[in-house]
Amino acid sequence: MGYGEIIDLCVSFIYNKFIEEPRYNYGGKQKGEVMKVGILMGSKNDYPVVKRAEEVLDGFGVEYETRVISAHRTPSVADAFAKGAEAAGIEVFICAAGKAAHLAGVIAANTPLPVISLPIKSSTMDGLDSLLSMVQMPKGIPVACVAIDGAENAGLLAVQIMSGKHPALREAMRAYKVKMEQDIIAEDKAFQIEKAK
Ligand code: C2R
Repeated sequence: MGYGEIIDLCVSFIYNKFIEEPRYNYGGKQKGEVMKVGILMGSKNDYPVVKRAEEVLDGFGVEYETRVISAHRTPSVADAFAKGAEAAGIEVFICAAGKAAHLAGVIAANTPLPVISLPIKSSTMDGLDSLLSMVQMPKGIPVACVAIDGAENAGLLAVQIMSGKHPALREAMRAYKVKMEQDIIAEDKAFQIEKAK
């Protein structure tokens, strides 16, 4: 390893260790552009996980409206929210729920917009119950599904879906992927040095 690479590694180590960097900051929003995700969660208790999807959207300059709405407990609100989503400027839904998670399916049944489901680990079954109830949708009503508690991927997938319409968002996603690759390469270099000690 050359002198230059060692300096690079030291700089990136100091930067990552001592300078607070937002986890995501990729821009993506053009002036005056409205890009909005509807985030629904079956219970406020799901929020610690859901918040991580919000952080991703913040990093891409995407707006969101986060609501506690349940297909089980507030069925008429869920129905009205899904039906009014297009008029409210929502382009994609993220629906988070634990246990027997019907929220995403019910929202998808009531809107032509794409729905991403986010299974939450909130039961004695470790989220497997929610995962299966989201993934095993009957034909005709698809919902995309990320991993159990995979909130970051729910946010990223929402950005990717919206990037079909917003070219600036597509470029921001490209920048995100380049940065991720660079970060892992730097991590590997640091790991190799550590291991060689
Ligand atoms: P509480 O903690 O409020 O009792 O909720 C929620 O998402 C939560 O993870 C327990 C779990 O029930 C879930 N829930 C659903 C739905 N509504 C609430 N799965 C739904 O409509 O699918």
